[in-house]
Amino acid sequence: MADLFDSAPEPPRREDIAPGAALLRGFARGEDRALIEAIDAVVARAPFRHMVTPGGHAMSVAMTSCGSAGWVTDRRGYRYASDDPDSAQPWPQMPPVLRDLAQRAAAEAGFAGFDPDACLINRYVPGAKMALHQDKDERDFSAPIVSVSLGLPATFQFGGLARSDKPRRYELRHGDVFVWGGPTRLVYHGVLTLKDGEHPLLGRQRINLTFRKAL
Ligand code: MD6
Ligand code: FE
Repeated sequence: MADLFDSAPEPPRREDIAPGAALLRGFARGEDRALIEAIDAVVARAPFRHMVTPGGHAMSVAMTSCGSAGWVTDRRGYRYASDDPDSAQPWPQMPPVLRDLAQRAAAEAGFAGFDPDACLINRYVPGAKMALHQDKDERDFSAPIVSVSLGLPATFQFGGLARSDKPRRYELRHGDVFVWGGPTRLVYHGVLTLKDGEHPLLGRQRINLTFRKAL
């Protein structure tokens, strides 16, 4: 039996963040090894790379994608593309274990019937960060975004519909799933500089999956 001082993780539970936004603590923890195996299979065919923003800066976060569309950025801008620009081949298919998790998490947050066609995979090493931004390259804003965090914890900023709205901060840990849509679909959000650490399964990195309906 757990006592007050052990570090056993808390059971999964839902925190309602705002209308349309929910943080599902620990939702993916029980399937972490299967998720990592599926991610490794995607990365073997579509390796992580540091894409360049339209402004000409290499991103500190390394990215890849799976699904019928992948998110890309280069000097021409941000967009979804059906082919991986590095290989000129279609992105790897979305592994069923990933799609299934995203659909269950969306339903738990009130978005039954979510049918993602894109999964962006982000890799953060200590020092990497993501500036405040909106996810607005998708065609269908009626679908939510499902965000899965694995590995090292990160501080997530969740703001408002204007860049100047002061963001609230949430620590996202291994297995947490953040779902947002509806009135919060276009909020500004970002990730603060990742702190160093060592995760038992993933070592010195954080992996984030974001599932979207892009096309
Ligand atoms: C991250 N996530 O958590 C970066 N976007 O590593 C995102 O930019 C993001 O987590 C839209 C919805 C959920 C997200
Ligand atoms: Fe985003």
